[in-house]
Amino acid sequence: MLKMLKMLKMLKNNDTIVAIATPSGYGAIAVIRISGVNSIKILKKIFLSFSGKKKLSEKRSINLGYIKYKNKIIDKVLIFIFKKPKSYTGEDIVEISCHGSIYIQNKLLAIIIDQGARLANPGEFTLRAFLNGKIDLCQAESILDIVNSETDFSHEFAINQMRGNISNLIKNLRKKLIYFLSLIEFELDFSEENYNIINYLEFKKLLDNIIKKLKDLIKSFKIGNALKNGISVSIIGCPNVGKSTLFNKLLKYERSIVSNIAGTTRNYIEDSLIINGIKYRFIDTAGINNKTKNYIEKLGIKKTYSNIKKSDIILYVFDNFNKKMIYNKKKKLQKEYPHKKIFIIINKYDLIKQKQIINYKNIINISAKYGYGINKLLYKITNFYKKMINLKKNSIVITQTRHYESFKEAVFYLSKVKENLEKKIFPEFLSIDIRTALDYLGKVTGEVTNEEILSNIFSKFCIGK
Ligand SMILES: Nc1nc2c(ncn2[C@@H]2O[C@H](COP(=O)(O)OP(=O)(O)O)[C@@H](O)[C@H]2O)c(=O)[nH]1
Ligand SMILES: [Mg+2]
Repeated sequence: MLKMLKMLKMLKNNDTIVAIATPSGYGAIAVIRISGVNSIKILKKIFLSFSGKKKLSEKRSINLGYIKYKNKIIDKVLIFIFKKPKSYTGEDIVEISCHGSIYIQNKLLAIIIDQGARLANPGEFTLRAFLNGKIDLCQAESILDIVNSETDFSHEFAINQMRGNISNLIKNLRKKLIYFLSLIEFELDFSEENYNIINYLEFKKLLDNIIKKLKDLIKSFKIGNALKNGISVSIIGCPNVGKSTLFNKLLKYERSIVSNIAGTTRNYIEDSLIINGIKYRFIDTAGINNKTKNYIEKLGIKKTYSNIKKSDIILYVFDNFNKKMIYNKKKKLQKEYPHKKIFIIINKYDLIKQKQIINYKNIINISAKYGYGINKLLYKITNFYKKMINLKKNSIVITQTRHYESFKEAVFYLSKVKENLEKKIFPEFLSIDIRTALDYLGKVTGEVTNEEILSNIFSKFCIGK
């Protein structure tokens, strides 16, 4: 937080920041970014045009030439100039495309710092874009998501957020609320004259509408979060039923140790797989054995339960065909975790004699060892999410916990306003709660913000972004 305060103060001092924007290490090309009032001035001091005569041309947005420092040519570079306010940060930006040697990158960085720039903090370019009104907070967060996106869906959500789908919705809702707030506060000023200018029915309708929209966004978080971070799938069951074998088969390599000794998997193991643009995080857990006296095994089982709690999907594996026992166990687990999707799987199908073949409802037969039924299982898992995603196709999906929490608070206060409106409570009280709800909505877009929020968001960025 202190760092952020310092950062904001420095911004007021108009300092110039620099960072290597490309990943660390060597490559064909690297990009060094400079932003701030002195960025062009600094470049002018160290740039030598191709012909060796001309200086950096501000009129041209791209210059080809050399970086020369203390009479030594450091590299042949391309310089991109973005003059304020038409730049990412809203300040003068210079980007240097140099050769991707680690030596050259570090040398250029040192030279530019020597000329008066300062090494940028994580996310500082984007922070400046926010502070200069180029993007709102919600869009700034989406940029981090775009950089981190691994799958079609996480990428799509991030792009939509960057293009302002959430921001526009929130700004619109806030505008309507502010209109009513101003009417209420206006009426408050004239209350003695019994000035009744608010259409309460219309206001109630607006509240209903806003609460519904926010509740939809809150609901979308479950899927948004799962798709962004990966859908977590826990494989659970008794020892030796073949959980680790199934885990390895799903991941297509020997990740987990398989043996016929019960209690082999002591700690859980996690690995991910992307199927049809969705990331799944499979978790192989310690077998549930309530009779064990082994301390380590007991700890492992405790972790199995905490994994069940955190997972979106449970694969409950059995290696027997006792229908009653299986259904009872599933019923018990479902009662404990009512919102989890539980798939029942009977493994070691290869061991069943033909005449015993069973076809229980909602049970997937597999042979993890020989690969039978694995595709069907994957189809069932992916299909489950496809249905949920299709529902969300045309609606806005939120992926940030910060937004989720703010929307929940906003709904709480708006519901209170609605209740009080119905009870015909004094407008003073309505006004306080509307203001609180507006604050929570404003925090999402950054219309209302504080250093703690900014520090939390931008510290997650890498340097150079
Ligand atoms: N016949 C047969 N054996 C299996 C199958 N899946 C697992 N096993 C065996 O069952 C034993 C326990 O497997 P493992 O994956 O370690 O079980 P876990 O304790 O549930 O993780 C090992 O000997 C596996 O080879 C299967 O589909 N068919
Ligand atoms: Mg195991």
